[in-house]
Amino acid sequence: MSGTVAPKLSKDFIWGFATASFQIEGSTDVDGRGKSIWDDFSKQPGKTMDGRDGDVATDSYRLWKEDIALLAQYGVKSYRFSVSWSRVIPLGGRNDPVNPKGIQFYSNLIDALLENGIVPFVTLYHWDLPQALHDRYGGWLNKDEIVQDYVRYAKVCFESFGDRVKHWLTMNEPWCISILGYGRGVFAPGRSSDRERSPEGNSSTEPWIVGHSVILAHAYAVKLYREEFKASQGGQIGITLNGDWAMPYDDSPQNVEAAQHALDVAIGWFADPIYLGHYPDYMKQMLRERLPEFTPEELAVVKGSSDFYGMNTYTTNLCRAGGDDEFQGFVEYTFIRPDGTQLGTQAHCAWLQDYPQGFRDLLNYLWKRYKLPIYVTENGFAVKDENSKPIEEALQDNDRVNYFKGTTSALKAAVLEDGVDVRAYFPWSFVDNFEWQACLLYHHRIFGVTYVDYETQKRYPKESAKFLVKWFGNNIDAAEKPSNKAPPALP
Ligand code: PNW
Repeated sequence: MSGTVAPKLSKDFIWGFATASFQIEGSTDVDGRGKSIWDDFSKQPGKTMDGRDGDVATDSYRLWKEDIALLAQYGVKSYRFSVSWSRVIPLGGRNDPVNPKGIQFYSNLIDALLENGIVPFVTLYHWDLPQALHDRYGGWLNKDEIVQDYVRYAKVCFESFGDRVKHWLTMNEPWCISILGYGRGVFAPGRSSDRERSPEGNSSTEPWIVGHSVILAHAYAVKLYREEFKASQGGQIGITLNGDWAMPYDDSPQNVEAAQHALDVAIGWFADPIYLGHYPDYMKQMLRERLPEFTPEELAVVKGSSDFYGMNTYTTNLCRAGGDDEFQGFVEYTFIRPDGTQLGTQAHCAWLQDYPQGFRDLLNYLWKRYKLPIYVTENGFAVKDENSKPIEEALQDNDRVNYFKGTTSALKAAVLEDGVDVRAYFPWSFVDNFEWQACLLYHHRIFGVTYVDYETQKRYPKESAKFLVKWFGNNIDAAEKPSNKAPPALP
């Protein structure tokens, strides 16, 4: 309409695509890289369907220049990627040598991003723990050792890249690290009480120990950054948590309460100590002496240890009290409403349906509860049977386009109508990639907005990439080139 200007997101709004080292790099045995727990785990029989591993993935360790050219062609403002700990410090530990070739790879990547006007958004840990640390002392199970080793690794990254990196994420999704790796045993290192799945492990104690270690490693790395690097480097640092919206199945008080319990266990487990300074009461009741405690000194370091809220989210669950799943807080999840209808379009993964209102509700919930600007660091959709389609059809990823139509308009409404301070949005993922153990139904294409031909490694933009590029082009004010100066101040 003439005379009215459609409101837009602020010119400082950051958008781009996300990836993680193990899922895209390949080249797992070159230039001095050490093994990670995912190398070993993915090669054990039956852990990933088809026995896929990360040896080649999308070959991005070799093709990084092409990847950056494509990101530039998409016109992204930022790129979220992760550093592989075992490329930088092959044996992982605080007294182990740093690998100059590992440093050089990420340094070159960062330089090339900046030359293309793309702001690096760097995750330090996206699940690829150096195998040597797991073998040496049990990795995340050994709090005192792992915290010191992680902090030294973070220090090497701040020293090597912090002159150019102004956005740091310490950890990706501690819930997945703890529950999927040490409870259900479906992610590396695959520990569980289920003796058919794992020769060792204890699902009733280990996930909570691991989660505690992850929180402390994060917090001490942030302390180091703030004390020794922030003044001169001027960046921001925080953590990114997974968590889907929890909606009561119906209005009954027990199901309303169940939805809150689901949020307490999936999100509050990490967010409450980090932003509010204590574990959720529900988790304390549920776990009693199995939930480790912070010392007062530790708590002082943990509380307030994230400059922003890093949010990974994919779906919404309808929640009913009951069931025997402690990892979901004794809450049952369903996508089927009481009237028998489905919440949304089913993705290829059993756990994912498309429900954009839930995305908006979750943004509002996190903003009200934690009161910090939100960076959406992952959000995406796995199209049903995409992998078995011929490329021409796979490029027409309509369900993913619809998903992103829903979440982008929910994002805009949350910012412009609800007043939620959202500052970034990173769809998962830039390219099809190695999807871990994968979605309960293994699939190896699954989340990319860019199709990768795994024979030739050639990349083809899907419709969803085109949609997002256009949407952000139209919906950010004065879409000027981003600057990599210190980001706008946080409250
Ligand atoms: C995230 N779940 O993982 C990760 O950060 C990515 O590396 C991954 O590729 C992406 O989401 C898609 O799966 C999740 O079981 C893994 O609910 C599992 C779950 C959620 C997120």
